[in-house]
Formats: sequence, C-alpha cells, structure tokens
Amino acid sequence: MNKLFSLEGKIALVTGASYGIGFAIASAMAGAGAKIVFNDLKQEFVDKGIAAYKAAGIDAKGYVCDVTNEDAVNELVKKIEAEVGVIDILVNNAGIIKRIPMIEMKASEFRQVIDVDLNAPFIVSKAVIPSMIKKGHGKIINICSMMSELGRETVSAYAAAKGGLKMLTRNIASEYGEYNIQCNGIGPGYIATPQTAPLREKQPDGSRHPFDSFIIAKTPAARWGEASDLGGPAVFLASDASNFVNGHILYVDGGILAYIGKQP
Ligand code: NAP
Ligand code: GCO
Repeated sequence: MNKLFSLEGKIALVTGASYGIGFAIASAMAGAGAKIVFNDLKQEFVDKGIAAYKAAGIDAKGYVCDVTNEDAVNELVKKIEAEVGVIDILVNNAGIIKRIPMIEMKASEFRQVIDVDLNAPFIVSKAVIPSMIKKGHGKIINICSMMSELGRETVSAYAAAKGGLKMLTRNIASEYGEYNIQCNGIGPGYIATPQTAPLREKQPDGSRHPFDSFIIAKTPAARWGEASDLGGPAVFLASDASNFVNGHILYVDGGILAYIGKQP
C-alpha cells in the first residue's frame, strides 16, 4: 500500500511555492519521495524558499519565473528538463486575489487576477503535457478554491478565475486522459496563509476579525485550515493511488461546502 502512495523517482514542479500552500504541498510531496522544483516571481523569494526547504531537510531547486509569461514558462520547462529531468507532477499553485467590489474594480485589475489564476495554469499545463505524453504518464493538480463553487462580495475576478480553473481541470482530464495523464483539482477551504492574513487580523480592541468569526461558524471543523492539511490530499492526487481519479475537484475545506453554518 505504501508503494501506491510513493512519489519516489518523480519530479514535481510546484508553482509559486516559496511559502504558503505551495510550500506545504511541495514539502509533503518531498516526504513521499518526490524531487521538488519550484518557481517564484523574485530571486529574493526563491532564495528564501530554498533556505526554507533546506531547513526542512528538502533539497529543492528554485527558479525565477512569472507564470503569466508564456516564453518564460517555456524556457523554465526546458531548463528543468535539462537540469533535473522531465516533470512528472505539476501543481498549478501560484495565485493572487484582489478583494474589490466589482463595480469599483478596474478591468485591468480583473484581467490581472484572471491572468495569474486561470491563464497561467493553462500556459504551464500546455508546456508540460507534451513531455508527459512522451513519458506515458503525468499528474496535474490545479489549486482551485471554495470560489470554484461559491461567490462572495469583492472577489468577482477570483471566483471567475477559480470557476474557470475547475472547468480547465475537467477539460485537461477529458482531452489527455487517454495518455495516462490525470488532471484533478484541490479546493482548499479557508487556510491560514499570507493570502488570507487580512481576513484574520485582530481588531483594534483585540477581538477577532468579523470574517474570522464568520469562517469559524461556517466550518464544521470550527477552525481555519493549515497549509499542511493539504499535503496528504496532494500526495494522493500525485501518486499511483489516484490513477483512475480524473477531472475531480477534491475539496479540503473542513466541511464548509456541506454545512449551512452555525446559528449565530
Ligand atoms: P500566497 O500566500 O499569496 O502565495 C501565493 C504564491 O504565488 C506566492 O509565492 C507568490 O509569489 C506566487 N505568485 C503569485 N503570482 C505569481 C506569478 N505571476 N508567477 C509566479 N508566482 C506567483 O497564497 P496561498 O494562500 O499560499 O495560496 C496558494 C494558492 O492556493 C493560490 O492559487 C490561492 O488562490 C489558492 N487558495 C488559497 C486559499 C487560502 O485560504 N489561503 C484557499 C483556496 C485556494 P510572490 O510571493 O513573489 O508574490
Ligand atoms: C476570500 C478568501 C478565499 C480563500 C479561498 C477560499 O477572500 O474569500 O481569500 O477566496 O482564499 O479561495 O477557498
């Protein structure tokens, strides 16, 4: 059974993985035997990431690359294939959010979120699939969201992107499943990372942020998720244990999507 969940001998590219959810997923995959490659926007973050992986006993290789830049992504994949080897597992993790009421949001801001959260997973997946086809197998994991299923105020661009990412996941699964490539999504609930820090900030009087209390009431687990909660599900979707799972979005949300919420 352990072999089924092993990633020994596999090369995993996790985008935007200097910290946060990407770092946690990459660390879990390393623990299952994968060789970790990651990218970030700035050398400073790549260096910090390499140091953090080293501190965790992981010899990760980091590259500077903006995942929205197709030429840069194609160069990155070529470099990884030359320096490390063909990518077996791709985790499209890099993402941004802009919390702005829709009618106040500039079109350029909307496009920027779509570019990182939806166009980039298309670009990076397109860059790695040909070699996966040649190799005879591949795993693609797209990091979706509660907003792949639900809307809320101020996150119109993010919800549109993550809803699209859910369908891109299903389409890659449909188009490349015959080449033994499985493409699935992970839909994290509310996870305590820098991206959600503004939603958890203590109030001036020391009380919890109203959104913090809201999420606790909406989550059967009555807690925010930790990035490490996503490691096991990611290893499952990256391993042979999920070779007949395709086009599935695995929600790792403490039960939010199943629950109407605690009466205030
Ligand atoms: P985070 O803390 O903001 O980290 C995002 C990472 O993506 C950073 O390393 C960032 O690099 C990188 N990135 C952003 N734009 C990039 C670009 N153009 N090219 C390369 N790297 C880029 O976010 P997180 O909370 O870990 O979230 C990671 C993923 O999970 C995102 O897709 C997010 O939408 C999704 N998600 C998060 C939650 C949550 O509650 N936290 C829940 C569901 C889904 P820089 O540091 O250089 O900007
Ligand atoms: C927000 C949060 C969420 C989380 C996540 C939930 O502002 O509502 O940032 O969008 O990041 O996507 O799954």
